[in-house]
Amino acid sequence: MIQKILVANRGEIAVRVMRSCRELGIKSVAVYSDIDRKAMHVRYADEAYNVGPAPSAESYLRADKILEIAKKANVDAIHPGYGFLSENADFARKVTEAGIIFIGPSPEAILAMGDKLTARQKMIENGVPVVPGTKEPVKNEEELVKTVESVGYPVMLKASAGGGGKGMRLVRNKEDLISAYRMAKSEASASFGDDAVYVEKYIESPHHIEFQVLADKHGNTIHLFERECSVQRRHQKVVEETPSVLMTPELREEMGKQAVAAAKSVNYVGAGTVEFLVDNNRNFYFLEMNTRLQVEHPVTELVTGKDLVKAQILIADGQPLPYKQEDLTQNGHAIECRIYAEDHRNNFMPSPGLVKQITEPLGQGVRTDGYVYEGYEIPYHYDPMISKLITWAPTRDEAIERMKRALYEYKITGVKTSIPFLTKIMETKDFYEGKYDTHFIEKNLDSLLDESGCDQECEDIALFVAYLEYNDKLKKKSDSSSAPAQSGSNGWKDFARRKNVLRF
Ligand code: MV4
Repeated sequence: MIQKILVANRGEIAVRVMRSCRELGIKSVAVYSDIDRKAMHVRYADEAYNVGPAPSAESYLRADKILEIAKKANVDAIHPGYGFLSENADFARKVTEAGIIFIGPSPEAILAMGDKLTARQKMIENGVPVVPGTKEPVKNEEELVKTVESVGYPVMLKASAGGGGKGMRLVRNKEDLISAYRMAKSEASASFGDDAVYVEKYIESPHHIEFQVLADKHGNTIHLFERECSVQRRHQKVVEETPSVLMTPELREEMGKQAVAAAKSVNYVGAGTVEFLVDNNRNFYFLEMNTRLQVEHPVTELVTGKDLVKAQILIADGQPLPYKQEDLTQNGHAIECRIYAEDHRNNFMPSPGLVKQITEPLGQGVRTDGYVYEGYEIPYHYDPMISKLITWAPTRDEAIERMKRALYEYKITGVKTSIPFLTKIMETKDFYEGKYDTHFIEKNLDSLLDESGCDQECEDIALFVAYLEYNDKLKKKSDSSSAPAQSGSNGWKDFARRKNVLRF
C-alpha cells in the first residue's frame, strides 16, 4: 500500500488532498515556493521541501525539481492536484519512469484528451455524441467556406490545441468568416504552437453539465452523476451544483452512459470529468474531458457520500473500485461557491494581500475547503481563490437558503472578496428558480453588481456610526458609569450585512 505521497500543488487543493492522506494513514509531503514558506499546506504536511522562487514557472511547474524532491523524500506516489502539472503528459510519464506512481491517468489518455480534435475523433468512433462539425482540421480557406456552408451559421471555430475557452471564435455570418479564421489560426499558433482549427455548429445559450467518472486499473468504469456548472464568467466557474435542475432520470442515465464510454475510449484510469453542452431541447454533446480532479468535486462528494481523493489514491494503488454503479445514489442537493480575493466592482480584479480577519461559516450542512488563516498574506503570484464554500441540504431550496446563511457568516477583512457578489447570485430570482444557462452572469451583471450604492465597507461604516450613536444614547440615558452595549474590539461588525432595519 502507498505509504507516502508528495502533493505537487499549493493552496486549498494541497490541503484537501493531504486531509484524505491523513485519514488513510498516508504521510504527506509538501513542496513550496519561497513565498509559500508559511502557507497552510506546508504546516499541514508531515514534511515540506522548498521548490524554488515564487513564480510558478520556477517552482510548482518545475517537473525536474519536484521529481528530485520526490526521490529524496522517498515517496511512493505524486498527487498533482489541479492546474500546474496536473494535465502535463510529460510529467506523468517522467514520474512513472522514475518508479513513482502518478495519481492520475496514463500520459496517453492525457494527450488524447488534451488535443480537442483527437478527443472529438475518439468520441465519434465510440458513438459519443459531439457537436455537428468537422472531424479533421480545416485545410484551407476554400474548404472552410464549403464546410461552414454545409454546417450552417452560426459556427464556432476552435483551436485543436485550445480548450477551456481559449482559441475560440464565434462566426454568425459569412462576411466575418475568413477574418475570424485567420485570427483563430494565428492566435492558436502563437498560444499553443499549433494552428490546427476545426469547425463546430454554435449551440445557443447552452448549459454546461459535466459528469464525474472513476475508473480503476481492472477495467471498471463508473460515473458519479452530474454537476451543473453554467454559472460562470469568462470561462471561470463561479457556482456549481448537483443535481442539475435540467436533468431527467432518462437523460441522466444516457449522459452517464456516454461519460463512461468517453472515459473507456482512452482506457482512462483515475478520477476524470466529461464535459457536455446541453441545448434548450436537452440534446447533449461531448465538449471535452478533464483528466484531473476538479475544483468543484466536493458537491459530488456531498451528494454521493464518497471521498474522491481517497478513490484516486486507492485506484493508483491498484485496488479495484470499492463501489459499483448500482451502489451509487444522489442524496439531497449540494452547491459550491468559489470565494475569491477579488474586486467584482473593479472588473473582477484580483485583490491579493494581508488577510486581517477571517471567520469561516460553520453549522449543519456547511463545508469549507480553504487554506487561509488570520495574518496570512495571499500572494499575487497564484490564483486568488481563498476557499470553496459548499452547502448540503435535503432540497435545492434549503441548500440555497443555507448558502445565503453561510455567506452571511463568512467574514473576511483586509482583502476584497467575492462574497457580496455570490450573495447577489443566491438572491437572484432566476437562479432560485433554476432558470439559468451559461449566459446567466453576463445577462444579470448590472443587478449582480448593484449593491444599492452601499458596499460591505460602506455598510460597516454606517453600522459603526449607528453603534457609536447608540452607545452615546445609552450613556446619556443612565449615568456615566454604564457599560457599552457590546464589548470586544469589533462587536459592531456582527451587524454587517443584516438586511432588516436596525433599531437602537
Ligand atoms: C461551444 C459553445 C457553443 N457551441 N461550442 C467554452 C469553453 C470551451 N470549453 C467550449 N466553450 C463553448 N463551446 C459550441 N459548438 C459555447 C461555449 C461556451 C461555454 C461552454 C461552457 C461553459 C461556459 C461557456 C461560455 C461561453 C461559451
